[in-house]
Amino acid sequence: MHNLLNRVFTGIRLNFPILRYFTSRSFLRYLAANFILILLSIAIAAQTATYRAPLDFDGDGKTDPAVARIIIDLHERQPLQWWILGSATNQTMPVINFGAFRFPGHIPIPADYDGDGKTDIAVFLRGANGGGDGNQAFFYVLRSSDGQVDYIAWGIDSDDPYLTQDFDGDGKADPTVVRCYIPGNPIEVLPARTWYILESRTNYQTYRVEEFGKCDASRDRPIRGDFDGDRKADLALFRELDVRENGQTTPANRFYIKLSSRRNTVRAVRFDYAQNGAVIEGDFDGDGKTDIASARTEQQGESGYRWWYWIRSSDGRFVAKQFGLNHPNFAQIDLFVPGDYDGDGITDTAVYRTFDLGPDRRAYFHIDGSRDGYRVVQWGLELPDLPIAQYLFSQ
Ligand SMILES: [Ca+2]
Ligand SMILES: [Ca+2]
Ligand SMILES: [Ca+2]
Ligand SMILES: [Ca+2]
Repeated sequence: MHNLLNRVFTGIRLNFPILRYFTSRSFLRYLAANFILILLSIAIAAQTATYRAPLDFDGDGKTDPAVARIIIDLHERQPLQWWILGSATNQTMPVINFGAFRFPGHIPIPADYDGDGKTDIAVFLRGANGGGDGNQAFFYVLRSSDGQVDYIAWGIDSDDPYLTQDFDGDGKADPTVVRCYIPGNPIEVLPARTWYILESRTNYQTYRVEEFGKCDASRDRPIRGDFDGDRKADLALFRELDVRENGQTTPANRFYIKLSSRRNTVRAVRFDYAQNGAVIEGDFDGDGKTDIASARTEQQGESGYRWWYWIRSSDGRFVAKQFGLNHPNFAQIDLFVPGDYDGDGITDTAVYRTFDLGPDRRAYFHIDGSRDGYRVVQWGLELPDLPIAQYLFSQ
């Protein structure tokens, strides 16, 4: 809950200027409550394995600009609308209501669960039994292959569902939760982060349990990716503080990756650039292996710029790139929405701009395609839309 609250409060601070557009106190309170859920959605798990474009709803091999729109309605379920710009036709795909933002709400966890090459719209449902930690949670998946909905009971309300990826390598996402709280006791943290992976290769008849990472204030941030390129997701985290354990200290500012191709090997890679930043999932050199990567704001005089950093897995080269801005008065920032928008197998730097939008409040994807170059795509509205491609860790 500690990290969760951090996320929530970070997001409230970042988004607070938006609230100026509304005047009623009750509406502010209402909106603030919803921002908790909005921030949960920042942690949207956007993708399965990195060898395919994430958020590819139409299956053409390119990431599609996509936003989730909250239908503000004080008395109804506040449905979550999925607005997707299909890259294959450059047309709006059918707008689908799937999930709801009403507390405790649904968290978007899109991935390719049925393995047909198209990302499936999906949510993680907390509070099915009226809320409260310790309750059974569910993955609801709208299968792209046949339009049917799967209801998969997995995890509990206080679990973190964002690590859902294809761990067993069958091409289908495996519902995954990472647990730090004892069921029914949302105060006391477990000593280790415990990963519960429900395996699709056995049609969800088997699961894998692994302890990896700490739950306390070590600032271990679990991350997604296939770092060894064997098409199976690896257990991975970024550690921001030193951790003393079993008489040994594991130092901070390192990625720790348990490589699936070498089951007992944990690789540690120092990377200071993820400190106070977002950990980014991407394959920036296109070799099929996730690269160590992060992004954050750097001050340059009066201005703030969004910078991206990564280590190319192919040759170990370090790359730093400026792409994205802060609002001049720091009220808002570009959100990181990396993906493979041009479909060349190389992650493109991209941001979702939520400021200086003009009177119609339309939002824009700014994409620097590794093949197609820079382009701007209008998609979404400033509020209450959120880009689906936002990544797990604090932006
Ligand atoms: Ca699918
Ligand atoms: Ca799988
Ligand atoms: Ca790579
Ligand atoms: Ca690309």
